[in-house]
Amino acid sequence: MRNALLSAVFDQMADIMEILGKDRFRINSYRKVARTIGELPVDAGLLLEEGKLAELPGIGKSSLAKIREFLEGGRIGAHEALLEQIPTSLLELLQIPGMGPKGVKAVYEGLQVTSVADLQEAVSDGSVAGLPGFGQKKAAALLKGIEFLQASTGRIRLDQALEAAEMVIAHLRDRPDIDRIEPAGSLRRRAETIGDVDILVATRTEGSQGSIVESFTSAPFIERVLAAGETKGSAIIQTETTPVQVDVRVVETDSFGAALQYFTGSKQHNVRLREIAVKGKFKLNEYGLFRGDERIAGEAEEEIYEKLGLDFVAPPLREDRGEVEAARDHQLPALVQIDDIKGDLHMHTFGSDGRCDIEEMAKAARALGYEYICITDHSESSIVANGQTPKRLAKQIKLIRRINAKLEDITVLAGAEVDILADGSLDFDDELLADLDHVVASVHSGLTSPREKVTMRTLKAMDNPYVTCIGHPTGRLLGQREAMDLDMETVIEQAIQTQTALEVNANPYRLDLKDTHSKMAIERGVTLAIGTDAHSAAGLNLMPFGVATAARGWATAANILNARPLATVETFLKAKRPR
Ligand code: DGT
Ligand code: CA
Ligand code: CA
Ligand code: ZN
Repeated sequence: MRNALLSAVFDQMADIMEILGKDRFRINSYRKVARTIGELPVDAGLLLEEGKLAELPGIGKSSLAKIREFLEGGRIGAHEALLEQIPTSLLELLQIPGMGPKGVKAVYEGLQVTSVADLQEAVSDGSVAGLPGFGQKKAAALLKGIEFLQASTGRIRLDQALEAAEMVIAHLRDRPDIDRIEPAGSLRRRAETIGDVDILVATRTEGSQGSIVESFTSAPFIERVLAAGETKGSAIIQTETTPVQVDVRVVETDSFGAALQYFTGSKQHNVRLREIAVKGKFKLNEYGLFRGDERIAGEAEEEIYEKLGLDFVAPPLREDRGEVEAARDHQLPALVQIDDIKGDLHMHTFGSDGRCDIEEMAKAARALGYEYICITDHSESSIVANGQTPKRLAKQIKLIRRINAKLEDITVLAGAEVDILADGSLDFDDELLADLDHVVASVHSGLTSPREKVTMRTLKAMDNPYVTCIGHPTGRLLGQREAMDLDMETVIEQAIQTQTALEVNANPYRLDLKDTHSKMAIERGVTLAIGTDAHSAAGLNLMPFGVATAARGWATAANILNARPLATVETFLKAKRPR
């Protein structure tokens, strides 16, 4: 099923001829072929063999010859000749929303624009607006389109990647010829940002690989097909929030494990594995682990590791950060899992900028099977977040105690997310903090201050005997805001000295502490608290992102405060207090 690719080639020939100002009649006939092929329910190659291709609308003698050329040799000479007549970068302009071949022709001929960067410049200096048929409004729209295109080629957040993967998997799952379907690549490793989403499909059914690729590339959510072949399809899909590139690869079930291992990466981890294979006189590739010509592992990923003499390495660890040595020495950590989590210690309600009340949060947490939660609304200085005055917090504490007495099967602790002020002091005084069970102290302003200043503020907050956790320690927002320039070594040292937990904020914009900082903290013995920072009941569902980030930092359940039962948590929370 090479229909999508073949159709794209005819469309591209039409595009180039239109840019070059060629004969309208031939342009239209190529477009027609592209549409006819694109809409075929069966493989064009099959119809060609049966001699039925020529009966289709718009397929004349010369088109038929080109189709045959493509199906037999994977290329069309006329297409390649056309490509030579324009700069390749010119075709990228067609990907800008609102830019068709006519527009490309105009900026190419009128302004010698040959790339997206050129066009951006020509819009900015006003020359595009001056072209016939353009004007201010169209130029402004083009700039927006360029920004969209650039945003769409950047890295995306984990939640966006997961949404895209789920769309594709849900679309393909019901095909009876699919044995297994799993995300691979950085998404499976739960990296903090994702370049593109890789999905691996296994089939045993002879000849169905291409048709699986085609079901993907013809799915309703596809924006644009980048490539479609016999075993791999690549396309941009539109999710709720962003376009996402998804690569779908179809392999035989016999080699699924090897392919999953290969395409999960990371590249560095795979390089290490290949070295071990070579030393042991094996050959390792995406089809399997071989000794001579014999495949000794392939269908199960676990087998690859086992036959290489390694313990199974969970995907979040596959970054070549010591996991290969640990797997060889049977020293891998038993990673924290979502089922280990017994509560959530960071969330907001109507008390500040949340969108649910305390009971709604408690009931949602109970439905997740939690033993306890802590309400941590903002403090007074966080004006935009509707932070609570001391008076409001005092009232809220009473309310929490009342609700807690009424609720069964879950304990609601009283807490606050208190601002760390510019001088490192806290937004509430100790007397009020003493009435709380748990105090998350966070920096929300002055994040761009120099290293000494932001570090000093954080260290000083930990000196307070009521501060039990530092919230989102670096303050970063992925894709939006840089992390503070914290001296992480010193912050970790202080966390141990003062028995303060550090948060792994589970919000996919934050993931803060990040994986490598979590690993540093765990190695020194810091207790981490994974908090969702939920602003609604649904926000509690972000916990798995935090768990994955902690796992990428080699966390076991023992390292995580909220993986402990309530009594043990309460002991930790009281440990700093004056007796
Ligand atoms: P991304 O997409 O930038 O977030 O990161 P990945 O890790 O998903 O990378 P991607 O999509 O380029 O490739 C998926 C996996 O395929 C990668 O993690 C390892 C494997 N892979 C791709 N290219 C190579 C290669 O040249 N050598 C090796 N050893 N593995 C590769
Ligand atoms: Ca990828
Ligand atoms: Ca990829
Ligand atoms: Zn916060």
